[in-house]
Amino acid sequence: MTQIPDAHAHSYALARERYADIGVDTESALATLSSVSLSLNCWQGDDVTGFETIDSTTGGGIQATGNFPGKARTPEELRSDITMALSLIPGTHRVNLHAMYGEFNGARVDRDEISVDHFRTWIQWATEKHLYLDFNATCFAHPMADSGFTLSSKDASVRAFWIRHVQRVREISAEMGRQLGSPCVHNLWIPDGSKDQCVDKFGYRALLKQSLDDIFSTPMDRAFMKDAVESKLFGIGSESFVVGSYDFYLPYVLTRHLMPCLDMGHYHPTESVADKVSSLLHFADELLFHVSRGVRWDSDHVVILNDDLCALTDEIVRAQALKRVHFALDFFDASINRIGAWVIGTRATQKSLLRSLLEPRVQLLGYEQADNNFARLALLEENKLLPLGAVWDEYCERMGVPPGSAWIQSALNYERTVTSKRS
Ligand code: RNT
Ligand code: ZN
Repeated sequence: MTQIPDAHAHSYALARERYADIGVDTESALATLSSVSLSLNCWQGDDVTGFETIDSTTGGGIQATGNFPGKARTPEELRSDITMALSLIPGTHRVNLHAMYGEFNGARVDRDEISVDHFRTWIQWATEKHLYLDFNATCFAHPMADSGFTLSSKDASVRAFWIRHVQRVREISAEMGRQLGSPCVHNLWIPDGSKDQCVDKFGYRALLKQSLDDIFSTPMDRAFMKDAVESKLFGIGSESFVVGSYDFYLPYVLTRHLMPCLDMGHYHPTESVADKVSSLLHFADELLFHVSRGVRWDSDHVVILNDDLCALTDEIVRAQALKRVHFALDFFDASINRIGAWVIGTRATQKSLLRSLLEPRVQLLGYEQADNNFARLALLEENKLLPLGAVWDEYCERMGVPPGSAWIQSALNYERTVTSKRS
């Protein structure tokens, strides 16, 4: 049943009172939520394909599964799909591009030759839509990555090629940030590793360290771009050894003043990314999160409002660190409506943030201070059933996007009239 606007307003008024009773101001939570921009991963729209004309035998362990019809085949289609998704997501956001999404007009431009010219249309589009851009080096799905090693390759010419690529990408990032007026977050993830036991882990890591030092020795203006590096535990084809592990990158970023990128799918299944927040924040200025959902492995399922996500946003909000973190979505599901996938994952992340912002922090801290652990646990439990949905709907209404499930039909209409028509 569609709720009439009056009913929404009434539900929100009641919810506001319920939260006020436990010392929570819903208005201030909504104001804070509207200041948080999420970086929408362009690669959900085309199953991480990109627009290059480069043949490669491996995808670097990145595997989108499914063959739902209608994926974006051109930059224009991808941009209109992202625009559609954003029309169903409240707030002002960013779009996260990969180097493989440049526009080359059929020309073969290799990764070490790309320049800001190939991203001019993206920048123009972002300017028109009042969006900001983030960027990623693409060190996979390329013949020079087929050996399974890039920046840590034992072949000096392979390393040099990828160093040139990342340098180009950093320059493009800075230009994006300069033109759009918001620092572009550049994230570097490499697939390097081996399927079976590796005997020279030390040597590969020495090479990676040297390559990274070569790259980051060129200082960039942090007003225009910020560098992050993303660690990983294992991948398809790199089950036994990943060169850029968490233990490798954490000391690296702390000694070089870079940002660590923590992908929620890149740890042991029982290891909590949320639990790292309150430690890392004491040593790193800013953190980048890849908001993802692993099902049994690093499967990059569409993000949903689950315990892992709630714990992550709780820890960030409790540490009052929203201004020091960046949220980039990182999932790709090719088996369902791709616009729907974007909207589900992005709205889930926002709902989780709202839920954390509505936590009765003062009261909980009071109980904790008084060693009243029973009352702390009880309030955390009761908090779970407070009328979060009414506050969320109010947020959507104010931001001019469909509240509740009303957006599902819009996504289906777009599928019927646009994406299902693509061959
Ligand atoms: C791969 C990393 C990486 C990619 C994107 C496409 O395991 O998570 O972030 O998903 O760069
Ligand atoms: Zn990631």
